[in-house]
Order: sequence, then structure tokens, then C-alpha cells
Amino acid sequence: MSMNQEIARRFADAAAILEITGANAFRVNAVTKVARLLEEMPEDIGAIADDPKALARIDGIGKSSAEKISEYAETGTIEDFDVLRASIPAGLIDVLALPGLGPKTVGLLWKKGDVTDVETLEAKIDAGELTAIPRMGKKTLDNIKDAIEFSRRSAGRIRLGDAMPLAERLVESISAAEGVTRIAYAGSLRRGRETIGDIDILAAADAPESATEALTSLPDVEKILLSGATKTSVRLEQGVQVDLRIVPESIFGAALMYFTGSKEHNVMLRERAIQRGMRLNEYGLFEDDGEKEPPQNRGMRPVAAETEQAIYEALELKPTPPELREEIQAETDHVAEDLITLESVKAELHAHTKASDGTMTLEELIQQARSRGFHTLAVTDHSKSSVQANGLSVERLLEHIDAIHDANARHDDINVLAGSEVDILADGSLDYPDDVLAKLDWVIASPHSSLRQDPDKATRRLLRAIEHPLVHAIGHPTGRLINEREGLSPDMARLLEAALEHDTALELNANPWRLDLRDRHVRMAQEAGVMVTVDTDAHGPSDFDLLRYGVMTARRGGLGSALCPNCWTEGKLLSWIRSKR
Ligand code: DGT
Ligand code: CA
Ligand code: CA
Ligand code: ZN
Repeated sequence: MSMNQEIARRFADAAAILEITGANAFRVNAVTKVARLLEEMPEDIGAIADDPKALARIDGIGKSSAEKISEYAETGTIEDFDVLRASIPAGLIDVLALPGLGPKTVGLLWKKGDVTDVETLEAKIDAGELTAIPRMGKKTLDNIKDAIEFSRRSAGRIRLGDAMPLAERLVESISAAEGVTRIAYAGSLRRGRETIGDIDILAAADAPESATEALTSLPDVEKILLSGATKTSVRLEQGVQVDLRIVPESIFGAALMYFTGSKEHNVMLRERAIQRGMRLNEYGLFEDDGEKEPPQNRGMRPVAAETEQAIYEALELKPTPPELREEIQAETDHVAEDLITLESVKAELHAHTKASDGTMTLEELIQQARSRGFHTLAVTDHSKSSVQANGLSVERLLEHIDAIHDANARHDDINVLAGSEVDILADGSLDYPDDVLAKLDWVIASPHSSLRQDPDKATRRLLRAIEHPLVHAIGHPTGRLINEREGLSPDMARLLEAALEHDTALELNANPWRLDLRDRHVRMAQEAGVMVTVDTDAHGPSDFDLLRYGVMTARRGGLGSALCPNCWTEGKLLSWIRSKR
């Protein structure tokens, strides 16, 4: 967050608290105005923050606000606002955060109903104690109760793999509406974050009503939160909010860029525009003529607006892939030229059959891999200690290896490798003896148990597996499950160092529950020159479709195909694999 936004947030919070306490409207308005001013101001307030006189010369900032801004720049806090915050029960801030509850209502609930936090609010609604308060009819109270339940259910962000199919279904329904000419999902979903706060959809439409109607009439819609000409918000029964924005087609690119974010990326682009004498907002990139009034309100024609690409070019930037729009820096020089794509993946190196806990026969698995155009497939069923996953005893494994080699001989258009996903036991030893591992073409070693180990032990455990000469890759190295299980927290820098030395890859497991390695670990690997395999860990045929989540995460980490064995040619891949035998 820039200094402008940080301070704007402080002023906006203060305005809300003032309103809760029932301060007079002039005072509330004055503070709100400063917040808005700071939010929209193109110049960096930090540059003059130590000079209250210069601050007070800005239109709309009075003497006392100027002092507060200086105080924040100097100390990181604003004492008056801290005092203000302490004047209301701390729990009221959570009440204010409930969807649909504004400061006026919160003030009323507190003063007339003795509500001090979400818990007392809920208890009092249940006990029927709030009905006597003005404007608190049964319907309003039911809505509040509803909001409490929703915020509880959706406190966690939803997984990328749950949000994406949902968003694609919505996009398809809305695109069928009359007059819709362009449509896309934006926000964190387009950037491929592992979890999604809400789903943002952007449409260009001649007749906004039919697009809006296409969303609000869907059976999944549990509640319409807001319905306007250009913005509609609904809550789905899947526990996620959807924001639909409708814009003219001529500015679709500018709006898509803005609503894709991230906020930090937007700030960086806006600053770059300012440096070039231009102004950038969700309506387009405009020449800056020094007028205060936003250019789009004065009928100015944008320099660029229709496509994202045109805007990046006008800012003298290479277009930044959405997955890389997280960082403050958008200078794309550091984006790998060979950033991986879904199409560049030519091998699946982690897949299960009925021999352990998969649902496919060996032949079905091979057909899936062939249908995706892969040149190589490694069959990697579980090892003996994974009892719950029907892991293979040494005897069963040896039979399985023969069966896989036979199958490979039957198919001359794909290399089918006899592999194993062998457990890394708690002490770092592997679940099969070396002479058995040596019979396998390909070995992934994965942690499946003892996932609450302390970081030191976890590091030593994984190091042992990385250093093992017969191991090609470490499967889902931390064992985390998104929103469910933290997993191991090894010293990633040390693992990468060892992986580089021993020519071992770390896996990015594409299953959207895992996405392990995480995006930031992939970035560390790319920077360290360590190989990262991207595999689906398929247990059934449709799991091959999960590859996209792995690829998005890999791109967020800047992974280039030179370090991703799944993207290599058959010759290069097999020669690395054989080098470990
Ligand atoms: P989420 O939904 O929490 O997973 O994350 P986002 O990135 O989807 O955020 P969201 O839904 O609040 O807003 C979508 C995009 O809209 C965001 O990535 C950037 C843009 N945006 C929203 N509010 C602001 C803002 O106050 N300032 C700027 N510069 N951009 C904003
Ligand atoms: Ca969002
Ligand atoms: Ca949103
Ligand atoms: Zn596994």
C-alpha cells in the first residue's frame, strides 16, 4: 500500500467511528473528504508529509488534517484517531465489517441495544431483544443474522480450483445474454492466486439489463446484494460473492486492467502514467491536461483504452501476464522469455492407477496421457507405508514394473515409465530399499505422514531425500492442504541449494488443494536455477484438467520451461532421467 492509501484508510476508519459515535455530520464529512482526496490524489503525499504548511495548501486539507498526516508520516500512528478508536467497544469494528452494515446502524445497535460485538449481536437477535429499536424490523434483523452466518462461512477465501469452474460457468451464462459483446473474469482469479476473496466479472454490453438479469436469475444466487446499471453483486450459495461490472466496449481493456489488479500493480501503472504526463484510471489512459475534473467526465478521448495491450504499449511496457501482476515492479525484463504455458507441458510425471489409490487401469491412464499429446508418462503408484492409499509391497511393485514395461512396448507413440511415489519416512529414509528403487525408471519421493514435524526436522528429512542419488523429484514438498493443513515448513533456501547440487527437481503439485510448491517457492527455485516439475498427481481421468492450476502457479513464480522438465523434449527429459540410474 502506498502512503496515500495507508493514510486514506486511517481517515476512512476514523470517519466510520465518528459516525458510530454519533458525531455531527459536518465533522464526519470533513474526515471522509480527506480520505477520498488522498485515495485519488496522483502525487505521493509522502514527499511533502513532513511539511504541514505545504499540506494545508492542498485544496480540501485543513490545518488539523495536515498535522495528522505529518504525524502519521513521522510516527506511523495518529494519536487522535487511536483515542477515537478506544472510545467505542473494540468488537464493534467486527460488527461494522459485516456485509451490509453501515456505521449508522452499528451506532444504533450499540447505543440503543447495548450491542458490543458480533456475539452479543447474534444473541440479542435470537432473544428478540432488538425489535424495539427504531428501524430494526424483523426483515432487517433477519438480514443481519444472515450476514453474520455468511461472514462465518466465508471467513476463509475459497480455493482457486473451486472458484474457477464456477466463474467459467457464470461467464458462459452471462455471455449468452443479449447484447454482451465481450466478457472476462478479472481480479485475483485471473491472476491465479491460490485462494479467491470474491469473483470479479467484467462485461461489455449494449443492453446492461439483460446481462445483469442473466446473473441475478441464476439458480445459485442466494441473495442480490446490489443491483445497479453498471455494477451488480450477488452472493452464491457456494459461499462466494460475485461482482459483475458492465462497461462500454470501447474501454473494456482499461476496465479489465483495473479490475484484474493487483492493487499494487495498478498503483505502479498509474505512477508510470504520471511520469509520462498521463493519467490512468478504469476508463482509460489519458493525456494529463492539468484539469482536476476526471478526463472521462469532460469527454476527452483516451490515448488507449480498448485493449490492455494498447495501454501497456503506450506506457512503454511489455504486457505483463496476469499471473505476474502481483509485484510492485511491472518492469517485465525479469519475466522469463520462456515462461511456461499450458501448451508447453509435454509430460505427466506423477499419476496413479488402480494398483494403489487411482481409479484408472494402466491402459486408461496411458490413453489419457496420449489424448493430451504427451510424449512421456510416468506411472507412480504409492509405496508400502501408504497403507490407506493401498501402497504397493515390494512384490506387487516388481510385478507392476513388468506390466508397465510391457505396456510401454505396446505403445510406440508415448514413453511409459515405471515409477513410484515413494514415501519419505519421518527420518528422511525412503520406503523401499535402494536395490528396489534402482529397478524403477523414475522416482518421486513425497512426505505423506508426520506433517507436523518441527522445521529443523522437516528440513533434515527432506534434505536426505533430495540428496538420495536414485530420487528424481520431491513430490508436494510441504504436504500442505490449502485452507486445511499447514504442512511442513522446511528451510526452503537450504532445500534449493541441495536440489541444485544433486540435480533433483522439486514438484509443483497442480492439484488445487495442494499447489505445493507455493508460488513464492517456485520463484525462489527459478532464481536459484533449480528444476521444478509440474504434475497433476492424477488419480482419475478428469484430474488431467487440473494442470492449468499448476501452470498458473508456476507462472506466478516466473517458471521458465528451461527449468521445467515437463516442458522438455523427449530426448532431453529422458537423458536427465537416465542420468540418475
Ligand atoms: P480478492 O478478491 O481479495 O481475492 O482480491 P482481488 O485482487 O480480486 O481484489 P478485489 O476483488 O477487491 O478487487 C478487484 C481488483 O480491482 C483489484 O485487484 C484491483 C482493483 N481495485 C479494487 N479496489 C481498488 C482500489 O481501491 N484501488 C486500486 N488501485 N485498485 C482497486
Ligand atoms: Ca476479487
Ligand atoms: Ca471484487
Ligand atoms: Zn502424494
